[in-house]
Amino acid sequence: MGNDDTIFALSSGHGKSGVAVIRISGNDLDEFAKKIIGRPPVPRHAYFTNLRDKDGEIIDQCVVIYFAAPHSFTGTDIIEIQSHGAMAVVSKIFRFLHESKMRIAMPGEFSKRAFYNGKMDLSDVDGLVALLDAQTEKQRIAALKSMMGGDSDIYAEWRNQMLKISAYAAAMTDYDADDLPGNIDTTIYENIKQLYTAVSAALKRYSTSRAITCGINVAIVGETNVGKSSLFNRIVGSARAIVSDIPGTTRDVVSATMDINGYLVNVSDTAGIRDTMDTVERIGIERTNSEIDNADIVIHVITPNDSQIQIKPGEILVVNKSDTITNHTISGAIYTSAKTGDGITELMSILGKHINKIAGGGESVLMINARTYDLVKTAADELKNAMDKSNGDYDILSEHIRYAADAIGKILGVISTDEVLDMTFSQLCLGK
Ligand SMILES: Nc1nc2c(ncn2[C@@H]2O[C@H](COP(=O)(O)OP(=O)(O)O)[C@@H](O)[C@H]2O)c(=O)[nH]1
Ligand SMILES: [Mg+2]
Repeated sequence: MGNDDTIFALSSGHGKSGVAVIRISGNDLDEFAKKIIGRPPVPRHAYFTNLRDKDGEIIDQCVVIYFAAPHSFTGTDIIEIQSHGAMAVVSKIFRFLHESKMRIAMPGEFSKRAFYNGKMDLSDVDGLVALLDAQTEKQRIAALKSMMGGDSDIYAEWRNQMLKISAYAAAMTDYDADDLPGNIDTTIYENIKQLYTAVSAALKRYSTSRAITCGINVAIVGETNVGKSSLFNRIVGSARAIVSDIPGTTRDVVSATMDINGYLVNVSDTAGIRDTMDTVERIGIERTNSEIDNADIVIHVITPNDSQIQIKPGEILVVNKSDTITNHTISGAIYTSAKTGDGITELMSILGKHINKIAGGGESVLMINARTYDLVKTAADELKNAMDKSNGDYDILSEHIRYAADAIGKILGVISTDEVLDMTFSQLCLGK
């Protein structure tokens, strides 16, 4: 796929819409822009024009904007056509562009051009991927920060320091100690230690960044028939789970995604835990156990009749069916009635507090994703190796620091393999 090809894509969403945005990227598009606008275009000016096909027939009334390289999203020339959103209009424009020797873009190809032209680094692209996926306010804030270079700045600063240390260390081996500043060796180790602290702190907050990007997992657990499914329905606010008084009705895990305090939350109703001979139900119970392992927050439901309370630390204890009793005797528990709705507001408020605790202040955290986690971890490990394994040998120290710098370089795409690039860009949709 030639980098010099002129490519186009529908950048707005598919389906019927008021306006469709079609983007064209290529070199020397000013001639083509002039042809469709009908006069030499001033870059970044909007022109209302009758877009005509090659036979001169009007396709649609459009707004056309010409962006001259390098001042565009991709760094190439770009023409943006805003047409009416009907599929027939978009198809006709596509046919016209095809006939004008242009080809349809691959997913992520626009961003790939932006990357190759130095408009974005890979960390910015990660931010863009996350922004296009953002469903909640917190996801939007974190992704936008990352896309706008907030994370890149941190990575670039780390990498600069690593390269500086590596250069110092190389100087230690090349020059006589007498020719170097007196405290250079302590300075080197001090700097590595500070960097290691910063990198490993970011790594420790991975769970926070994961909670924002992937969502916070909440599992509703407890014995059968205590009202878990009924509570789930109350929490989710819609009848998603099967409610029945036959024990063991919920045999699989039912999940719903919600927005609580701007965070993405995955709530799961689970099969009740009890000894059972039923194979299907047993599978449900196994799934429940793995759901509990994955849960960030566990809501443990019992009823007022339960004399034995076995909850684990950190679980939210809920005594459901509060409508059947008059006294609230268990301290620290939230009394609810899925039947009357009593106590649900309190439960939601406690749940909100737990969620804030897990993901709170997460906007300021470095957004580490599956791709970057291993690389940040490698950097931290190599910094530690430099401190622990070099024993004053500056060649070895310098090598470990260089490995750390390479790992961070891969996050930014300064050092990149085709594999990394393909993985990053393929996540993007057409037109980005
Ligand atoms: N009185 C009363 N009955 C409830 C309440 N919540 C659930 N139930 C009933 O308890 C039975 C079991 O409910 P279900 O949600 O299927 O429980 P699960 O097995 O834990 O999922 C059903 O008959 C529900 O109508 C409640 O708060 N009060
Ligand atoms: Mg159930």
